[in-house]
Amino acid sequence: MKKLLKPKYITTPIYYVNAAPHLGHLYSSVLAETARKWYEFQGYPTMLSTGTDEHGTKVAQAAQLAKMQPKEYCDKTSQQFRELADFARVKYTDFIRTTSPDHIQTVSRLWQKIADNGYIYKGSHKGWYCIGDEAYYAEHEVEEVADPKTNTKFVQSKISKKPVEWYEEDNYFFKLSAFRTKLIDLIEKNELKIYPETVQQSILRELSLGTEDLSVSRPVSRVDWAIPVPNDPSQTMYVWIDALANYLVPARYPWSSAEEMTANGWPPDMHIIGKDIQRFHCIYWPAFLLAANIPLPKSIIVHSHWTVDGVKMSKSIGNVVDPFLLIQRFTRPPVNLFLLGDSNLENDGDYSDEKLLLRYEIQLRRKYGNLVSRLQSKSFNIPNAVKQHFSSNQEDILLKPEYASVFSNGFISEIDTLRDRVEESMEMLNTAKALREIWLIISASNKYIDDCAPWAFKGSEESQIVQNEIIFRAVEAVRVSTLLLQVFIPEIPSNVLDSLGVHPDRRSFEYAAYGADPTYGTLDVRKHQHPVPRLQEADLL
Ligand code: ME8
Repeated sequence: MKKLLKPKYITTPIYYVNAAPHLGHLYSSVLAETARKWYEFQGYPTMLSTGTDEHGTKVAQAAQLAKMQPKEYCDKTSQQFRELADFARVKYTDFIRTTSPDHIQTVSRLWQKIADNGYIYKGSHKGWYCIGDEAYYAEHEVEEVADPKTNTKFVQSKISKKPVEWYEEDNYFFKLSAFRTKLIDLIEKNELKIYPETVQQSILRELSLGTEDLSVSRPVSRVDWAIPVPNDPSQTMYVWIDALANYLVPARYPWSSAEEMTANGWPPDMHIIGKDIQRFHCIYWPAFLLAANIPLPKSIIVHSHWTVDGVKMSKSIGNVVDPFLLIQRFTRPPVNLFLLGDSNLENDGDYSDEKLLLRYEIQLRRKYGNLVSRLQSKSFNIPNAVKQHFSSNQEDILLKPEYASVFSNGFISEIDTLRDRVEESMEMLNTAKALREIWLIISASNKYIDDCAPWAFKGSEESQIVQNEIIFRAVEAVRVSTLLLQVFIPEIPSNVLDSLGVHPDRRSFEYAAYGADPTYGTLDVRKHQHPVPRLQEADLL
């Protein structure tokens, strides 16, 4: 379709290995896979990177607690994240581990380039540091509180509520302040796109307040589970410069030419991240890249978090949703449908078993599934309807004034423009809106059948022609929406497309328009099976 395309490059965050995967990790990864599938559907080659973030005090402490060497501990937990990606069918092309030699070499090169360009200097640093967040906080971002059990006072981050400690030490600094106005300019001009707009605005606000230079190293005496600073064994790199540089690894940085860079996928088309790490991705990361003369990512998609039955997920409450058990219990399609349909980037989504089941039962099984079975019922003949439509010798019958309401063009144009509406939503990875557009066509198709009552056209040859054309239009709504649904829940649409006889080469974006594929239509042997399997768990409803 297109020649020598730059692969579309999508990334998930790399996950900390200090705890097992949870629902939030699954969500970031499912969003990324959905973005990847969308680009693939549009005919692009794709790259998807994910992986694990393995350095820093937090991980070293977790290893100590587990009575393991840090590397041994990381090997074990990293594997769980890889298994989750495989289990959730996230088709990553690269799984980056920050302890791998490739990654370490890339980070060191990035550091060296930034230093060579004059943006790293040595200084002394005082401030509040939070190990839990691996972040420094300014005085106005911390507060003194008392532990309710022991009544001892301590200082915590106002944002994450995790304890902070006071440090005074020699560090290397990154001249973040040199990039403040440039960043504001790039974000305002939408050259660096940040979605949703609320996050873009909050980043602009943060930048307008000013930026202090960033401490990017630690004394090795304090943090030794980290990558050494090039040419200075007394310091190790701050975990965030280490972590962010992972995105360069799949693209094989450094490059000897712009062509080589593009062929390897750089710059990323979408970084997908959660709201708690927006500062690192929307401010620090683009500044590091600018300092190293590396083109910026095209867009950063920031998602909100999941609560569970209205409560924040936390180990101490014991309400952390295990993504493996979730998929085992409900299977992939209901889980994906729920995560992609019940979330919105701006506000936290709320998980509950009941909501997940209802989404699947009502939207997919009842509305979509029933429409498909209805059309495949014995009384309608899809192959004939398709054949007749493309033979186009019934025009004068279909144009008769008495059929004007049945064959008005409104429904056709709704089907025809569906992919454009979905595309618009997918530009910002608003999957819930994209899915809502699809459900609207499904409802419109159900209504079209109810209104036109094709079963009433029987007997004469003319009636049969009219019935066939009604069926064709309703089936086109199903074909087009099913093509698009593949991006969100691959398995069920693929079965429906098989049952409609849609050729495997004709399941992409270019065919997702009204009348774009004259070759489908089969007599399906499974036509009396419901296309959307019932979940045993639905008994709980
Ligand atoms: O932050 N709902 O790793 P991480 C949705 N290593 N998403 C959630 C969530 C929730 N309840 N809780 C967390 C890190 N997340 C760094 C990233 S990238 C260069 C380095 C999301 O394992 C969170 O917002 O703590 C983040 O995007 C992701 O899970 C990984 O979190």
